[in-house]
Amino acid sequence: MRVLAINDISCIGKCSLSVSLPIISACGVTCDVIPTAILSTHTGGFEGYTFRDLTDDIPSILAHWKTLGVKFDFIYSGYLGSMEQIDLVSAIKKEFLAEGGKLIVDPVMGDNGKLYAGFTKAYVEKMRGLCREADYILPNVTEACYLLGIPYAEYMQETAQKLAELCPRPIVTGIHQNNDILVSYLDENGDLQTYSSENIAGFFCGAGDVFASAFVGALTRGKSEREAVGLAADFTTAAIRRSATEVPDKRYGLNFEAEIFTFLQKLNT
Ligand code: PXL
Repeated sequence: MRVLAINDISCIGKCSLSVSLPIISACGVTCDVIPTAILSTHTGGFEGYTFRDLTDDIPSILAHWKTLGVKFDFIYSGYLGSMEQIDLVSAIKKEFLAEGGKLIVDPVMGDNGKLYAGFTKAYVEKMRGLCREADYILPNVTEACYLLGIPYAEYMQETAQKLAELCPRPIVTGIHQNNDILVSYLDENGDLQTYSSENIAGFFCGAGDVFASAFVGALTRGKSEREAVGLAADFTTAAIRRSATEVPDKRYGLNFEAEIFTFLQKLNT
Protein backbone atom coordinates (compact mmCIF):
# COMPACT_ATOMS: atom_id res chain seq x y z
CA MET A 1 0.00 0.00 0.00
CA ARG A 2 1.47 3.33 -1.11
CA VAL A 3 0.25 6.83 -0.38
CA LEU A 4 1.49 9.95 -2.13
CA ALA A 5 1.11 13.08 0.00
CA ILE A 6 1.36 16.34 -1.95
CA ASN A 7 1.73 19.19 0.52
CA ASP A 8 4.12 21.88 1.73
CA ILE A 9 6.88 21.65 4.29
CA SER A 10 6.37 24.29 6.94
CA CYS A 11 9.64 23.90 8.83
CA ILE A 12 8.03 25.02 12.11
CA GLY A 13 4.38 24.87 13.10
CA LYS A 14 3.35 21.24 12.65
CA CYS A 15 1.09 21.19 9.64
CA SER A 16 1.17 19.71 6.14
CA LEU A 17 3.92 17.11 5.55
CA SER A 18 5.26 17.42 9.11
CA VAL A 19 1.92 15.96 10.19
CA SER A 20 1.05 13.69 7.25
CA LEU A 21 4.32 11.77 7.16
CA PRO A 22 4.37 10.61 10.80
CA ILE A 23 0.64 9.88 10.93
CA ILE A 24 0.38 7.96 7.65
CA SER A 25 3.64 6.06 8.32
CA ALA A 26 2.43 5.15 11.81
CA CYS A 27 -0.62 3.57 10.17
CA GLY A 28 1.84 1.10 8.68
CA VAL A 29 1.87 2.20 5.05
CA THR A 30 4.42 3.86 2.79
CA CYS A 31 4.02 7.62 2.54
CA ASP A 32 5.87 9.13 -0.42
CA VAL A 33 5.84 12.89 -0.82
CA ILE A 34 5.88 15.77 -3.24
CA PRO A 35 6.78 18.95 -1.34
CA THR A 36 4.91 21.85 -2.95
CA ALA A 37 6.75 24.66 -1.17
CA ILE A 38 9.14 25.17 1.71
CA LEU A 39 8.24 27.78 4.30
CA SER A 40 10.18 28.70 7.41
CA THR A 41 6.87 28.50 9.31
CA HIS A 42 3.24 28.16 8.29
CA THR A 43 1.43 31.37 7.40
CA GLY A 44 -1.07 31.30 10.26
CA GLY A 45 0.18 33.88 12.72
CA PHE A 46 3.93 34.15 12.14
CA GLU A 47 5.40 37.31 10.61
CA GLY A 48 8.26 37.38 8.09
CA TYR A 49 8.14 33.73 7.01
CA THR A 50 10.07 32.58 3.95
CA PHE A 51 8.31 30.85 1.03
CA ARG A 52 10.03 28.86 -1.69
CA ASP A 53 7.67 27.68 -4.41
CA LEU A 54 8.77 24.23 -5.67
CA THR A 55 6.51 24.12 -8.76
CA ASP A 56 9.50 24.02 -11.12
CA ASP A 57 10.94 20.92 -9.41
CA ILE A 58 7.81 18.82 -9.78
CA PRO A 59 7.94 17.98 -13.54
CA SER A 60 11.46 16.54 -13.21
CA ILE A 61 10.48 14.54 -10.10
CA LEU A 62 7.59 13.09 -12.12
CA ALA A 63 9.79 12.40 -15.14
CA HIS A 64 12.12 10.37 -12.92
CA TRP A 65 9.23 8.51 -11.28
CA LYS A 66 7.91 7.57 -14.73
CA THR A 67 11.12 5.62 -15.32
CA LEU A 68 10.49 3.72 -12.06
CA GLY A 69 6.94 2.74 -12.96
CA VAL A 70 5.60 3.63 -9.50
CA LYS A 71 1.84 3.80 -8.83
CA PHE A 72 0.01 5.00 -5.73
CA ASP A 73 -3.08 3.52 -4.08
CA PHE A 74 -3.99 6.88 -2.55
CA ILE A 75 -3.01 10.36 -3.67
CA TYR A 76 -3.71 13.00 -1.05
CA SER A 77 -3.21 16.67 -1.90
CA GLY A 78 -3.21 19.57 0.56
CA TYR A 79 -1.58 23.01 0.47
CA LEU A 80 -0.40 23.77 -3.05
CA GLY A 81 2.29 26.35 -3.73
CA SER A 82 0.90 27.78 -6.97
CA MET A 83 -2.04 27.66 -9.39
CA GLU A 84 0.03 25.50 -11.76
CA GLN A 85 0.29 22.84 -9.08
CA ILE A 86 -3.47 22.32 -9.30
CA ASP A 87 -2.98 21.15 -12.90
CA LEU A 88 0.01 19.08 -11.79
CA VAL A 89 -2.14 17.20 -9.24
CA SER A 90 -4.58 16.31 -12.07
CA ALA A 91 -1.67 15.15 -14.21
CA ILE A 92 -0.28 13.10 -11.30
CA LYS A 93 -3.66 11.43 -10.88
CA LYS A 94 -3.75 10.43 -14.55
CA GLU A 95 -0.22 9.08 -14.60
CA PHE A 96 0.37 7.67 -11.12
CA LEU A 97 -2.92 6.64 -9.49
CA ALA A 98 -3.20 2.84 -9.42
CA GLU A 99 -6.32 1.25 -10.89
CA GLY A 100 -9.03 1.44 -8.23
CA GLY A 101 -6.94 4.00 -6.33
CA LYS A 102 -8.42 7.11 -4.72
CA LEU A 103 -7.68 10.81 -5.03
CA ILE A 104 -8.35 12.72 -1.82
CA VAL A 105 -8.26 16.49 -2.11
CA ASP A 106 -8.05 18.73 0.92
CA PRO A 107 -8.68 22.10 -0.77
CA VAL A 108 -6.47 23.97 1.72
CA MET A 109 -7.00 27.69 1.12
CA GLY A 110 -8.56 29.30 4.19
CA ASP A 111 -10.10 29.19 7.65
CA ASN A 112 -12.22 31.34 9.96
CA GLY A 113 -14.09 32.83 6.99
CA LYS A 114 -10.97 34.09 5.18
CA LEU A 115 -8.54 32.88 2.55
CA TYR A 116 -4.97 32.27 3.74
CA ALA A 117 -2.26 34.74 2.66
CA GLY A 118 -1.51 34.46 -1.05
CA PHE A 119 -4.75 32.72 -2.11
CA THR A 120 -7.06 34.39 -4.65
CA LYS A 121 -10.53 33.99 -6.15
CA ALA A 122 -8.85 32.60 -9.28
CA TYR A 123 -7.20 29.90 -7.16
CA VAL A 124 -10.60 28.99 -5.66
CA GLU A 125 -12.05 28.72 -9.16
CA LYS A 126 -9.26 26.39 -10.27
CA MET A 127 -9.52 24.34 -7.08
CA ARG A 128 -13.19 23.71 -7.91
CA GLY A 129 -11.96 21.94 -11.04
CA LEU A 130 -9.62 19.70 -9.04
CA CYS A 131 -12.43 18.85 -6.61
CA ARG A 132 -14.43 17.54 -9.60
CA GLU A 133 -11.72 14.92 -10.15
CA ALA A 134 -11.50 13.80 -6.52
CA ASP A 135 -12.99 10.72 -4.87
CA TYR A 136 -13.21 12.59 -1.55
CA ILE A 137 -12.84 16.29 -0.73
CA LEU A 138 -12.15 17.47 2.82
CA PRO A 139 -12.90 21.21 3.05
CA ASN A 140 -13.39 23.03 6.32
CA VAL A 141 -16.45 25.31 6.50
CA THR A 142 -14.55 28.30 5.09
CA GLU A 143 -13.25 26.30 2.14
CA ALA A 144 -16.70 24.77 1.55
CA CYS A 145 -18.20 28.29 1.36
CA TYR A 146 -15.56 29.48 -1.09
CA LEU A 147 -16.07 26.37 -3.23
CA LEU A 148 -19.84 26.97 -3.23
CA GLY A 149 -19.55 30.75 -3.67
CA ILE A 150 -21.70 31.46 -0.59
CA PRO A 151 -21.00 33.78 2.37
CA TYR A 152 -19.37 32.12 5.38
CA ALA A 153 -22.29 33.10 7.63
CA GLU A 154 -24.76 31.23 5.45
CA TYR A 155 -23.18 27.80 5.85
CA MET A 156 -25.52 25.17 7.23
CA GLN A 157 -24.93 21.49 7.78
CA GLU A 158 -27.19 20.62 4.84
CA THR A 159 -24.97 22.73 2.61
CA ALA A 160 -22.64 19.72 2.40
CA GLN A 161 -25.19 18.28 0.01
CA LYS A 162 -24.55 21.10 -2.47
CA LEU A 163 -20.90 20.13 -2.63
CA ALA A 164 -21.97 16.86 -4.22
CA GLU A 165 -22.22 18.84 -7.46
CA LEU A 166 -18.42 19.06 -7.28
CA CYS A 167 -17.56 15.72 -5.70
CA PRO A 168 -19.95 12.93 -4.71
CA ARG A 169 -18.22 12.36 -1.35
CA PRO A 170 -17.62 15.71 0.38
CA ILE A 171 -16.51 15.66 4.01
CA VAL A 172 -16.85 19.07 5.67
CA THR A 173 -14.94 19.65 8.91
CA GLY A 174 -15.17 22.22 11.68
CA ILE A 175 -18.93 22.89 11.71
CA HIS A 176 -19.86 24.61 14.97
CA GLN A 177 -23.17 23.60 16.49
CA ASN A 178 -23.96 24.57 20.10
CA ASN A 179 -21.13 23.07 22.18
CA ASP A 180 -20.16 20.57 19.52
CA ILE A 181 -18.05 20.53 16.45
CA LEU A 182 -19.30 18.41 13.59
CA VAL A 183 -17.95 16.63 10.57
CA SER A 184 -20.68 16.41 7.97
CA TYR A 185 -20.38 14.10 4.98
CA LEU A 186 -22.32 12.35 2.27
CA ASP A 187 -22.13 8.59 2.43
CA GLU A 188 -22.10 6.12 -0.48
CA ASN A 189 -25.91 6.39 -0.74
CA GLY A 190 -25.80 10.18 -0.90
CA ASP A 191 -27.26 10.47 2.62
CA LEU A 192 -26.00 13.23 4.91
CA GLN A 193 -24.17 11.90 7.97
CA THR A 194 -22.63 13.75 10.88
CA TYR A 195 -20.01 12.91 13.45
CA SER A 196 -20.06 15.07 16.51
CA SER A 197 -17.17 15.92 18.86
CA GLU A 198 -16.71 18.20 21.85
CA ASN A 199 -15.83 21.72 20.73
CA ILE A 200 -12.67 22.71 22.60
CA ALA A 201 -11.69 26.36 22.49
CA GLY A 202 -8.41 27.19 20.79
CA PHE A 203 -7.49 27.45 17.13
CA PHE A 204 -4.61 25.37 15.82
CA CYS A 205 -3.32 25.66 12.28
CA GLY A 206 -2.70 22.07 11.19
CA ALA A 207 -5.74 20.51 12.88
CA GLY A 208 -7.28 19.93 9.43
CA ASP A 209 -4.08 18.22 8.31
CA VAL A 210 -4.15 15.90 11.35
CA PHE A 211 -7.76 15.01 10.51
CA ALA A 212 -7.08 14.47 6.80
CA SER A 213 -3.90 12.43 7.38
CA ALA A 214 -5.61 10.17 9.91
CA PHE A 215 -8.59 9.79 7.55
CA VAL A 216 -6.31 8.76 4.68
CA GLY A 217 -4.30 6.46 6.97
CA ALA A 218 -7.48 4.75 8.19
CA LEU A 219 -8.75 4.24 4.62
CA THR A 220 -5.45 2.60 3.65
CA ARG A 221 -6.04 0.14 6.47
CA GLY A 222 -9.37 -0.89 4.99
CA LYS A 223 -11.62 1.16 7.29
CA SER A 224 -14.92 2.39 5.84
CA GLU A 225 -15.51 6.11 5.32
CA ARG A 226 -17.70 6.20 8.45
CA GLU A 227 -15.05 4.48 10.58
CA ALA A 228 -12.26 6.63 9.15
CA VAL A 229 -14.18 9.86 9.88
CA GLY A 230 -14.78 8.74 13.49
CA LEU A 231 -11.17 7.68 14.08
CA ALA A 232 -9.78 10.86 12.53
CA ALA A 233 -12.19 13.13 14.43
CA ASP A 234 -11.48 11.42 17.78
CA PHE A 235 -7.72 11.66 17.21
CA THR A 236 -7.90 15.34 16.24
CA THR A 237 -10.20 16.21 19.17
CA ALA A 238 -7.93 14.39 21.64
CA ALA A 239 -4.91 16.28 20.27
CA ILE A 240 -6.74 19.63 20.53
CA ARG A 241 -7.95 18.85 24.09
CA ARG A 242 -4.42 18.05 25.22
CA SER A 243 -2.86 20.99 23.36
CA ALA A 244 -5.37 23.52 24.72
CA THR A 245 -3.52 23.29 28.05
CA GLU A 246 -0.10 21.94 27.00
CA VAL A 247 0.76 24.30 24.14
CA PRO A 248 1.00 27.91 25.35
CA ASP A 249 1.70 29.41 21.90
CA LYS A 250 -0.89 27.84 19.59
CA ARG A 251 1.12 28.80 16.49
CA TYR A 252 3.54 25.94 17.25
CA GLY A 253 0.87 23.39 16.53
CA LEU A 254 -0.93 20.47 18.05
CA ASN A 255 0.67 17.95 20.36
CA PHE A 256 -0.70 15.22 18.10
CA GLU A 257 2.31 12.98 18.72
CA ALA A 258 1.11 12.18 22.24
CA GLU A 259 -2.21 10.89 20.86
CA ILE A 260 -0.84 8.72 18.03
CA PHE A 261 -0.64 5.60 20.21
CA THR A 262 -4.32 5.78 21.23
CA PHE A 263 -5.30 6.45 17.61
CA LEU A 264 -3.34 3.38 16.49
CA GLN A 265 -4.86 1.21 19.20
CA LYS A 266 -8.33 2.10 17.88
CA LEU A 267 -7.18 1.68 14.28
CA ASN A 268 -5.93 -1.81 15.04
CA THR A 269 -9.10 -3.08 16.66
O1 PXL B 1 -2.69 23.62 7.77
C1 PXL B 1 -2.96 24.45 6.75
C2 PXL B 1 -1.74 25.12 6.23
C3 PXL B 1 -0.84 24.42 5.47
N1 PXL B 1 0.28 24.97 4.96
C4 PXL B 1 0.58 26.25 5.23
C5 PXL B 1 -0.27 27.02 6.01
C6 PXL B 1 -1.46 26.45 6.52
C7 PXL B 1 -2.38 27.25 7.33
O2 PXL B 1 -2.19 28.40 7.60
O3 PXL B 1 0.05 28.28 6.26
C8 PXL B 1 1.84 26.84 4.69
